[in-house]
Amino acid sequence: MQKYSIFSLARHALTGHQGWTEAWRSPEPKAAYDVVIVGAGGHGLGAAYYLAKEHGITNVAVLEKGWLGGGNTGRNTTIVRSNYLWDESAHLYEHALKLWEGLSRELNFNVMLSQRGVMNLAHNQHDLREISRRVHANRLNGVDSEILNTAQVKDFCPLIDCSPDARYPVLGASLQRRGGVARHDAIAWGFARAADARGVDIIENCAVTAIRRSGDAVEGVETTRGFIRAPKVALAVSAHTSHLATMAGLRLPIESHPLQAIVSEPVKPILHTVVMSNSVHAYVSQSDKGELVIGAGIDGTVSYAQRGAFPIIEDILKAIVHVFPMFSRLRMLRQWAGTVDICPDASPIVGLTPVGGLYVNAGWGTGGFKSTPGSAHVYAHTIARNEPHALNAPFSLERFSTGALVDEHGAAAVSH
Ligand code: FAD
Ligand code: PYC
Repeated sequence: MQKYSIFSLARHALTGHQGWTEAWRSPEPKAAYDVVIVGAGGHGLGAAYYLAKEHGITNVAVLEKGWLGGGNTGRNTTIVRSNYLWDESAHLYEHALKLWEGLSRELNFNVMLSQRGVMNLAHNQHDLREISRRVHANRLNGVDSEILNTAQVKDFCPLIDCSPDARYPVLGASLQRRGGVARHDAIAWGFARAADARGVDIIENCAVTAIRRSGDAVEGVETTRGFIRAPKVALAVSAHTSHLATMAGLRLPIESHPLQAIVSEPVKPILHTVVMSNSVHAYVSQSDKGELVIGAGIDGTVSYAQRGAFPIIEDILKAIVHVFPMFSRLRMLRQWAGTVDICPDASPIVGLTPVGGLYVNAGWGTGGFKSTPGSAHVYAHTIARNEPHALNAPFSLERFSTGALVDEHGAAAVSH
């Protein structure tokens, strides 16, 4: 793996950026692999990395219909936290957060994790009770979490309108100090480079068009670059999962919706934490470039289009100005959307399927960036051993028939 010193960076700058080595290869697909992973977002690339590193399985291809990291991994607002309500989720997201904390070193790639805190505001008695319940549940699970009163909120984030006559008065907040943001592209690039270095083939511009079955088991995938045989096919295609699963004859309880985000013109550093409000329904952080990164809930329509409706943008901006009146003077620079995959209980599905050798990792909805390393880690375990890791066992497909749902609508922070 190539390392760059300050001197080599200066040499490249002075010689017109000639001769950079590629961070990963662009191999031709082989006729067969031990494992084919569909989708080169963070979850798919991470699973390939952990398969190679922790399970010694390196004859792996990651197939991507577009470019690596061009799905939701490259479209999200980068919030990382583990303050989920139920034990099952808290354990999984905390596993992910712990991996995040060592990831730059693990991958020798700066994922720019910035643990600047994630604050969830309370605007009424119901919010306060919810926050109190969540903070105590988090602490029982060893997840750092605390309650702030109005004065402490103002102290921690002076820009918030905490006046008693505000349209949505701030009565308090929860704060997870280990939460924060990370660089979205970096996790895809870091996992890609590290997986490639261990022999994984990452094949871009290669869409899976069909999943071939022999009886109850998968045989491989038809792609735009020919048939690829594999006894194990692992889906990591976020909002396209229902579509891909249908190719194998499976119907999944997932809906795909647009989720939008907006950034403002860049300004000097003014917001050093992440602020979310479920009641007012908006969230914001400031990027390293100075832009305010703003979002809210999904568009209600089911759609694969990576764009959202204008009225939602208006709602998001109205909401954010309630909490930060001074933002009304900022111009918005751009807007975009991704398509998110939502299960009825707002929790993911990670596990085996009734089709032998077919695995699914999906349903992360509006919140799967934060889980990327944890999800990839347990998914690799599931694929390698053909059985779930203890942390993803509760997130099986069977829960929709047993009724053991993990209802995390409240923890999703942006409503579904
Ligand atoms: P993706 O990154 O979407 O990767 C899936 C890949 O599969 C894509 O590259 C796609 O091209 C590929 N693919 C699809 N079909 C095929 C096919 N037939 N053949 C081959 N390849 C295929 N989460 C958080 O935790 N915090 C946040 O702050 C946050 N904010 C968000 C804001 C927005 C606007 C959006 C849209 C999402 C947000 N999320 C957030 C959710 C998060 O982005 C996703 O849950 C996560 O990135 C999903 O990663 P992934 O690797 O599973 O999927
Ligand atoms: O899961 O924290 C989250 C989140 C924030 C914005 C979108 N998802």
